[in-house]
Amino acid sequence: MATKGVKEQTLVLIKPDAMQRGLVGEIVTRFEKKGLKLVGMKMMGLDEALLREHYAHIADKPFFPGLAKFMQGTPVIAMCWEGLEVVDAVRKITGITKARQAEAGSIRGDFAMSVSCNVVHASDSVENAEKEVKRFFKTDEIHNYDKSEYTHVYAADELV
Ligand code: 3AN
Repeated sequence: MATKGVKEQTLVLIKPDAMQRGLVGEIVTRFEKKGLKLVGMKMMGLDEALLREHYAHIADKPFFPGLAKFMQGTPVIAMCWEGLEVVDAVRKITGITKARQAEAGSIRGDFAMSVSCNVVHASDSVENAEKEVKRFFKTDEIHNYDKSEYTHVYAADELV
């Protein structure tokens, strides 16, 4: 899977609190308006095994069982977004983990107050993004198409 230049990819999950609060459209719109390209999207339930793998870095924390229960409260929406340095751009749009301190203008800054109910997940590095996209999407669920607005989103020398 190509992950360089404008083909860099990242994983975003719309979490159960956002599903319950009717924030799906708002969240998708923010990434669309930024000029990012949506190349994968599906609704799915998260089983224990997937959650343990996805949250391996915090699986031994005391809050993990509560987090797992929360993440299984509704199906989530998994999205793969593509663009130049998209992992970094999406983390900035997402805001920091502790949502009540997240910068105004970010998704967490504008829509959340909690550490665990923080509306979205976004990959935190290019290396993790590559693993996470593969974890949540089969190869044929990631789509390749031309986005006509790219000639207005990027300068010619960035479109490589
Ligand atoms: P991020 O999602 O911002 O990358 P991580 O990877 O440190 O943050 O944590 C993964 C998820 O675990 C967070 N999004 C949040 O839902 C939950 N989490 C992290 N720290 C805590 C905590 N201290 N208490 C409760 N939940 C937490």
